Amino acid sequence: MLLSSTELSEQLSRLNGWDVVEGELQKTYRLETFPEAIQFVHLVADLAESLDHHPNILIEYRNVTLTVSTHDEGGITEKDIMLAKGCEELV
Ligand code: HBI
Repeated sequence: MLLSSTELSEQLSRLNGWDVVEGELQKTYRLETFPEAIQFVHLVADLAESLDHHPNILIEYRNVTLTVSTHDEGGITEKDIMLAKGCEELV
């Protein structure tokens, strides 16, 4: 079920650096090196598989941008928040 704008604002306030971009949750992580960026992407991939919830991943040298929404619902749900919170624990 889609989060209401109030719920979304509340959840965003508990996350660090995540924004809503064109209706999707997005954050760019700036890692120290390219290998570290790839290592981080591997961890995100494992987390996504464990949640069966997958972000779009853009790798630009040492910057990794994650963009996620719940395709099945056409917007942002608790599943997206869960993934974002999990990603926060990876760095
Ligand atoms: N990942 N971001 C995202 N959104 C979805 O709706 C989604 C997914 N990964 C798998 C998936 N849906 C479905 O195939 C399973 O939930 C059944």
